[in-house]
Amino acid sequence: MGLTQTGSTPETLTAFYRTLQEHDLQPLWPIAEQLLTQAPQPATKPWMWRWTLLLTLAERAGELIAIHEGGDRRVLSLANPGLLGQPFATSTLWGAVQYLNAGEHAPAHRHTPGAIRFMLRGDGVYTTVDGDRCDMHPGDLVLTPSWSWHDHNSSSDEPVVWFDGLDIPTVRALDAVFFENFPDERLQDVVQEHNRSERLYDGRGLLPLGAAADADRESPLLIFRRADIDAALTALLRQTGGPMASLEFVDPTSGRPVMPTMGCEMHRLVAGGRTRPLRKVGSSVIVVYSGAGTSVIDGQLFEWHRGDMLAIPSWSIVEHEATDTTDLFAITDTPVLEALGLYREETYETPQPVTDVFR
Ligand code: GTQ
Ligand code: FE2
Repeated sequence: MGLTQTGSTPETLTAFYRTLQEHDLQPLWPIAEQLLTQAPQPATKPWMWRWTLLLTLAERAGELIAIHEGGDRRVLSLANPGLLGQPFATSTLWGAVQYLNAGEHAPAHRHTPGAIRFMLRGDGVYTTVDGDRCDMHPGDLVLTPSWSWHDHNSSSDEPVVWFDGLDIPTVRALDAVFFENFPDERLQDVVQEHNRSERLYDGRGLLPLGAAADADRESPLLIFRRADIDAALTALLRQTGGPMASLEFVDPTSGRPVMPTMGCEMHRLVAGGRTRPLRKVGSSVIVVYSGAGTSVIDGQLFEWHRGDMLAIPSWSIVEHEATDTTDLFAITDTPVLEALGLYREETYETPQPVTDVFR
C-alpha cells in the first residue's frame, strides 16, 4: 500500500478508488505484491492421473461415444484441479488420452496448436500428417505440427490408446487459435508409401542437400521410433554412468526442439536411482512409459506405475526415484521460455522433506 499524502482523508480516498473503478482503472499499489511475485505462483497443482483409471474410462468412452456424433476425437483431457475447471493439464499444456476402437477413423482437420502423439497401447494405427501416413507403435512419438492436416486411422482388430500433448493453453493465451475441418472428404490424399518423413530425414546426420539450409520452425521428421529412443538412452546411460539419462527430441535439420511451443523429452532412471531436486521455470506433463517409482513434488509424494501421468507446475521442486528401471516421457513448454529469455533452473544437493502423500 502506498503512503497517503497529507490532506487526504479516508473519505477522499474511498471516493477516489470508486472513481478509478468507474473509469476502468486500477491502482498498482494495492496489488503490486500479488502481481510481481518474488517467484512464480502457479495455479497448476502437482497432480497425477492413474493409468488403470484412464484406461477404464477411455474404454467406457469407446462404448458410449461414436466418433461421428460430436466425438470427432475421442479424447479425455487431463484437467488440473488448480485450473478452475479448464481442460488443461498445466497452465500451458494440454495432455490427454485418445482412444480408437478397432477399424475407426478420426476425420482430418488442422489447427494452429501443435500436437504430439505418444503411442501407448495397441498397434495397426497411423496418423496421416499432410498426406504422410505415420505408423504408430507403442513407444513411438509422432508429431502433428501447427496447421498440419491430420487424421487418425486404425486398421487394428483391437482398441488403441495414445497420449496427446498439445500447446492449446499457450496458443489460446496468445489468442492465436485457428481451426479448420478438411474440405469434403473425411480423409486426405496420401503419398503411397507410409512414413515418408522417416525415409527422408532419419539419416543419422545425413540429410537431403539443402534441408538444413531450409530448416523450418517445426521438425520435418515426424516420427521417432521406440527402438531408436531405447538405443539412444542405453548409449547415453553407458557414457554418463547414470543414474539418469535424459534425451530431447529435436528437429534433425536444425537441432532445435521439435516444435517452437513444446519440447519433448525422454528420461531413463535406473532401478534404485534417484535424481537431485530440480526446479525450473515452465510446466510439464510426464507419462510413465515403463517402470515404477516415486516423485516428490513440492514436498508431496507421488507413487507411480506404468502409464500414470503427472502434471508438474512451474518452479516446483521435483525429484524422482525409480524402484524399477523407468522411462519417463515428458512434454514441456521450455522452448517458449527459452525463446523469450525467461528460462531458469536451480538444483539442490539435499532431498526435500516429504510432508504429504498424493491421495
Ligand atoms: O487428435 O487431432 O487431444 O485436435 C486435442 C485436439 C487431439 C487430435 C487432442 C485434437 C486432437
Ligand atoms: Fe487435431
